[in-house]
Amino acid sequence: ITETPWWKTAVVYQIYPRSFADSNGDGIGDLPGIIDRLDHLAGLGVDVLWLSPVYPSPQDDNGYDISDYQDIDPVFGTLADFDRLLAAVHERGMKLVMDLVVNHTSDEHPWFLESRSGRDNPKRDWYWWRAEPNNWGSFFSGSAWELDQASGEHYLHLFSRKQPDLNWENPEVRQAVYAMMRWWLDRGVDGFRMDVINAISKAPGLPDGEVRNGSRYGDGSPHYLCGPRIHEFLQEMHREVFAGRPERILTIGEMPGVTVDQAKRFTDPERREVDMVFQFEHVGLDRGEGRFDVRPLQLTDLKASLGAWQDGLNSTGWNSLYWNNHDQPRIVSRFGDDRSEHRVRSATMLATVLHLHRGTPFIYQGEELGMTNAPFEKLDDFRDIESLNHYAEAVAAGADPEQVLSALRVAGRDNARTPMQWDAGPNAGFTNGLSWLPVNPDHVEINAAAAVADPDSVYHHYRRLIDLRHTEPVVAHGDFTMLMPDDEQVYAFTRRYRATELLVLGNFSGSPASVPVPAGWEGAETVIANVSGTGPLPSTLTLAPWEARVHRRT
Ligand code: ISL
Ligand code: CA
Repeated sequence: ITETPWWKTAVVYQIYPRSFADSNGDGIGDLPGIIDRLDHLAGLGVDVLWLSPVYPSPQDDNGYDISDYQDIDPVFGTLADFDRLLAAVHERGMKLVMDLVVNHTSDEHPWFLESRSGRDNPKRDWYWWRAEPNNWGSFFSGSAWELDQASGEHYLHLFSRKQPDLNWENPEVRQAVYAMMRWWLDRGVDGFRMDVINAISKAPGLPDGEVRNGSRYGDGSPHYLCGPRIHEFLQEMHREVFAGRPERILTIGEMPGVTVDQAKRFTDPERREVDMVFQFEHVGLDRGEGRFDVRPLQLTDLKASLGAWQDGLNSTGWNSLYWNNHDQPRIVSRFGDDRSEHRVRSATMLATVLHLHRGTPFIYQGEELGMTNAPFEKLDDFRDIESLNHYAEAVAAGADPEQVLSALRVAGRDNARTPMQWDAGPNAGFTNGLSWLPVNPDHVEINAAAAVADPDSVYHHYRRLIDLRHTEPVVAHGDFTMLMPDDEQVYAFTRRYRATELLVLGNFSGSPASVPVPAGWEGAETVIANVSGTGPLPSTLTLAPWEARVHRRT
């Protein structure tokens, strides 16, 4: 087990710029707003900032539909603002990673405007055009193909019709993407989070997908996720973009559907593909067919899944660790209990269990405050294209509108996109204008100002967890052994590195939970806990609701 590279002891913080801090009163977060708030992040102790897209975009999918890869959308600021942000981040000893969205562009990108202008246009083959579509459905409902009237052909879009898929079979496309990536690295950025990057290699012939339970469309994902040339493309990207660059450069692949075995190949350093991947197994355990089919979580399923990823990547490859991002509802409302008597305790338990796993933890903006899902009432409270399209399609297919709305409230991505809650004042200090998406009313209690002032807050618990990762080698480099795999209340595991061992215990329930204290652990000191005054490990232990504690022995 090697102690390098640096990102094994790093913590990444994801900023969703649109909802982070608005400096000019237009109700939309921007780059100057981020600069004004960097001390909050430096105070937390995070090492890397990952910025969701700030490039020019029609904002059909909130910036994941890019119309110019080498500029900044005026709503977020200018390239000069970006350079100021980058310098300010580096001054604080932090790194900045951009969001690379190259499975698709916006339909307003000049490349696509040329491609759609005629069948014989030199860029026609930069996208996927077919006379007849296959049966694939889009992630955002409906067909994955859109008819272009002018040319009479259909183009592929796995996401919205304003997000046409680039054709990575075309070497011109690949070289254009690599040149753009080098341009950003030459500007000084410290790497990329690569959006749905395992979709760039499609199966030859684009075969139909299986049609399931009455859907109008087939599931094409076996034919476009981790397709036949995916490793070839990522190794070519590494040669063309990252080889010879300083080792400070970080690459993270977002890979829906990726398995442990595939992730071992993607993150094996010898293969020179990516440093780590975002996988989706654990955030699918409380879902049936798709994001809005909400089921209860079984803790034993969660332990089996995360445990398998710990075992699979223990000696080769590396895990990223997350509960939250801009596509997931808030974890304290999902796997915890966001009612006021349990919110802080369950949020800090979830943080402790995740951050003590082997891998690089990612914190999504507001997670460090224990921010919760927001109270969406009616359909037009929602903004997210995925939610709005799903509602329209489900109701048109006969679903009960109230049932669909309740699924949007629980599972919709807008839950993660309500503005960052800075203080108890108007609009939580996010904007002095009209916010693009209403601030969660609970900002009066849940906000950064209150959290920083309260030593027992979620914020300070995250700060202590990050500090522990920076100072205690076993957290980053220790192996992982799951305990009590069949227990439906308690998440328990050990980490061991050289002479140091940690015992991590988390009560994933609102009821007390008895824990058999493993032999030889009695009296072990407490390293971190979410119940103040937690002492050495007693010989018999009952965890309070949502209690977490980490003990150490050497
Ligand atoms: O939200 C999902 C579908 O229900 C996720 O599967 C998500 O769409 C998928 O992981 C890819 O996400 C990324 O690409 C999308 C964008 O909408 C997401 O915000 C981004 O994280 C298209 O660019
Ligand atoms: Ca603004």
